[in-house]
Amino acid sequence: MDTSKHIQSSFSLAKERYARCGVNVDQALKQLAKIPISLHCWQGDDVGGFENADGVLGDGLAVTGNYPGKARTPGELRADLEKALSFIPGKHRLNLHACYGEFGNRKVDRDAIAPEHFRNWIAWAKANKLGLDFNPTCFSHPKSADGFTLSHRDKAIRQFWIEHCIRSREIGAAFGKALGKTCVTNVWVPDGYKDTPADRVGPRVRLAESLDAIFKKSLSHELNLDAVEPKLFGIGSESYVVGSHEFYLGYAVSRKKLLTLDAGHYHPTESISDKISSILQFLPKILLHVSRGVRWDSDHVVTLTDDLQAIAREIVINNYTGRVHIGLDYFDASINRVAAWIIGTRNMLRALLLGLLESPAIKQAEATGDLTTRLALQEEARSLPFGAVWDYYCESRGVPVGKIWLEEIKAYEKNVLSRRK
Ligand code: RNT
Ligand code: ZN
Repeated sequence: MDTSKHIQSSFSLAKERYARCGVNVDQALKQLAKIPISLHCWQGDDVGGFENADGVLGDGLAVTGNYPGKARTPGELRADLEKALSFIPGKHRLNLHACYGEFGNRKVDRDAIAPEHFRNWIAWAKANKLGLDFNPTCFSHPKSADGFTLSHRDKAIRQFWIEHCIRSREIGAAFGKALGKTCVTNVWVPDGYKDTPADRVGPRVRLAESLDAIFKKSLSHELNLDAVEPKLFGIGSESYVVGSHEFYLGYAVSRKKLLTLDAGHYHPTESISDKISSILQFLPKILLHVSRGVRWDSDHVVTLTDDLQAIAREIVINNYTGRVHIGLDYFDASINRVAAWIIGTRNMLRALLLGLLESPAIKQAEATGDLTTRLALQEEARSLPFGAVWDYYCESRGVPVGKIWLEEIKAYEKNVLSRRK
């Protein structure tokens, strides 16, 4: 097992090696420590939430697996999150969905949610020095059962979801105020058709109108920022999604909203990494839902793929850390859910660190037209001693190095998770 001494000496050697490539490792680690990742609460209970209604997941979201131990109460979810966060170096954020409010034994419908239903979350976030982000939950509800919400042909149903989203923004602003950290509230709706629509226009006109009604009241940008999330297709909306990429790109640019780029929401060979610098020419800020699609928008746990590295690199190399809000969005119920959080978040951080450790010689080669050197250095970089730097970072932030976390999560599974029936 690695001792602290080994970690230190491997780190010093790695630091020298990177210095020879023109990289200041200490500087990179300082920058990494400033980048918050917004952990998605919904990995902990398969997007279930804590409403008393009999909501069932649907509307294009599929969580597969039945690994034991999912959080059944807000208290359990918070305990699981604390466990996960203890193995993730740095200070981060939690991304809540509206259906995770605490409503006592009363039925509080989506159009009646208020900041008071999230007071325990706020107190917990404060105690753990976390920022909070938010999402209206426009799915798993009788009024979304036919697959339409904000663009529904029935005005009363649209109005219901408009009210839900208005209240969600206010909850976001309440988070921002209570914590002194801006909340990003992201609107995603499942609206779309399984089969070929006869009218592609009507729903889009209605969606734009509903969104304008939601965003009518201006809120302080210090407290809350609004984001909108497009999608190419979903389960049950294979032929037509009202809120497509082009729809929301136009909406975000014209209404000055954040655009949310979800890594799983495009064609399988299309990466969001290339969209970041394009969109940031015209929008001040974007939100990411970092995810991993396997053949389709399958929301697998984030692994250290080339795709993830490309996303992270774009953010750090271009100094976009203040303009790109990084959130995670995946859900896997076939493995230990706490481990899923840890694996995905640590990979996001590893990818950012890899970007921060990129040799400036690569960009310089391109700037002089030497594309041979660019490719050669890009490939040489793959075998630089990155792991030693990551281990040192974990240790210096008080997080156990290597897979020690896994042993502790196995113990947590045995003593806590497996006792949840
Ligand atoms: C669905 C979107 C959305 C959800 C979460 C639960 O395709 O990606 O972001 O995953 O809101
Ligand atoms: Zn998403």
